[in-house]
Amino acid sequence: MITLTALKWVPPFAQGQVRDHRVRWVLKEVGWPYRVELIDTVVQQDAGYRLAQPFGQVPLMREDGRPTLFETGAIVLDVATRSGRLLPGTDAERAHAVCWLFAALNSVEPFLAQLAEVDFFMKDEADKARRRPGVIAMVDTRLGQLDVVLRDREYLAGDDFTIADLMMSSVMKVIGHTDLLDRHAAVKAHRDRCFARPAYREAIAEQRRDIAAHGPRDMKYASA
Ligand SMILES: N[C@@H](CCC(=O)N[C@@H](CS)C(=O)NCC(=O)O)C(=O)O
Repeated sequence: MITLTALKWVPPFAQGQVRDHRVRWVLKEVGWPYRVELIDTVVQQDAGYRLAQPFGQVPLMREDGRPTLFETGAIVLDVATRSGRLLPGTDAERAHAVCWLFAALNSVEPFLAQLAEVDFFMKDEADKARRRPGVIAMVDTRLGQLDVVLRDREYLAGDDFTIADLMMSSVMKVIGHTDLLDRHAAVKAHRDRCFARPAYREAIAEQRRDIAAHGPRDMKYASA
């Protein structure tokens, strides 16, 4: 049986965002059963957990007889490859889908994450006001470049939904608190097309249920 880790509780702005939704989503897409182990920061900092996930993050995916995997990109690629689903049929198309999987994580997510950092974690309002316009401009440029690609196709690689689409649409959640996608209709339509999938909706509902069953008091914090 596959086990993935997720956080017991996160503040409202992060609910429905925590990256374990990507693993729940891909597993639901391929129809593989799994269980979820909900953890707190004490577990995140535990030496045993760090052996499997050196950064103490979620999610990781454990499975009997297989190496424990971390990094959502690696996990969705592993599930797609082994299941023979969510990747195009030819080698060339598969390589293209993997390109876009990496692009979502390396060339898009870091830009969007900077905005989340400014909006949710910068405390000093003056610093925030100085930094935000530049970050918005960078995000807008990236989204504009992606919009050009998506104007004449429904999915990033081939004719069907692949893990590249799963990851790119998931990455868009990072700026879900803004209206920036309103300026990039093709990216927004692509995201909405992916989010209309039953597996996505079930994955998010499941994550929200797990979090709603807990509260800040369940999220024990290690002292270190
Ligand atoms: N690149 C990693 C990022 C994982 C990540 O950032 N996880 C966050 C939750 S979305 C986390 O565990 N944060 C808690 C922490 O870093 O202590 C992946 O895609 O798996």
